[in-house]
Amino acid sequence: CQRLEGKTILITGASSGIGRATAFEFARTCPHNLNLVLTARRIDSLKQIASEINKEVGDGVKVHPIQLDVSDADEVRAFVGKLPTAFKDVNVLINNAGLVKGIAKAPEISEEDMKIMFATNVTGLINMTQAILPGMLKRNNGDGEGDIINIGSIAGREPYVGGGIYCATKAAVRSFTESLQRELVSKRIRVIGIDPGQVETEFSLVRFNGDQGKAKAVYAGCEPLTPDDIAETIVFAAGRRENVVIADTLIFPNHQASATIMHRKS
Ligand code: NDP
Ligand code: 8X3
Repeated sequence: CQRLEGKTILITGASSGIGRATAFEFARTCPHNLNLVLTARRIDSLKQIASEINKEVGDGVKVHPIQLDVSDADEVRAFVGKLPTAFKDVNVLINNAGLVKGIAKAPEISEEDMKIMFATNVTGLINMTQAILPGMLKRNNGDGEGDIINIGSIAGREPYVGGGIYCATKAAVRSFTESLQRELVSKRIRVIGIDPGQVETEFSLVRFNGDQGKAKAVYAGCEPLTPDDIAETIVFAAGRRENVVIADTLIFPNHQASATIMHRKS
């Protein structure tokens, strides 16, 4: 916890899945002195998570929930200026918000699905980086001021049938992450890319528009990762000493060897 003590951590997409688990993992790891800014569109869920965190670890962790749509550039620009003093110097930005819509092949992909995936996964992540990075650079005195942790996916490394847009968005995240690493190398700002494989969250439910049966079928015969598995890796990366950059990580459950190679128990 020593290296995280007193830091302000901002998590996008903190209302469920990996983002929610990451908020708890930071709070449990550093319960005495930490600030968490939790953002997503579902503010009620964020408030509930904030109160659960304080109930579990006490008030050494200060939690500030904010309703924020990362795809809305104006909203993103405006919220930074409105952060309360205690939360405004963000030390660790976790660009986690993201989604997938459908499994359509190229000719059938709807314009709306295409727009929402790019606007959230790519433009949203860039909006957040542009909002938070200038503050990190301003405070930077060469001894390591900030971490930017981008959640990509195996889908960004290996495109698959029916994932044309989602895979393209995650390939864009990977490329943007690598550009940032090169741009910021002289600043000692750590840019960390984490690419999960199969994790059971609301991800598949969102993909299939709330169809529980279709979402469950994705994990049939498999033992997917839990959001906590990814959260532990995120907190581990953020907690290394400043000279250590976990630059690029791919995390699979034991039955998975690629985006499409799964060993399923029959
Ligand atoms: P969840 O659906 O459980 O969580 C997604 C989060 O993103 C929610 O908190 C949601 O909150 C938020 N979100 C979606 N759109 C927006 C938006 N426009 N603005 C702000 N927040 C938004 O899925 P996961 O936890 O699995 O997903 C987290 C990340 O992990 C995503 O980037 C995903 O692509 C990636 N990933 C997931 C994998 C998996 O198998 N689950 C594997 C590899 C990567 P709200 O709806 O309240 O806005
Ligand atoms: C989520 C992993 O393979 O379902 O990013 O697209 S996959």
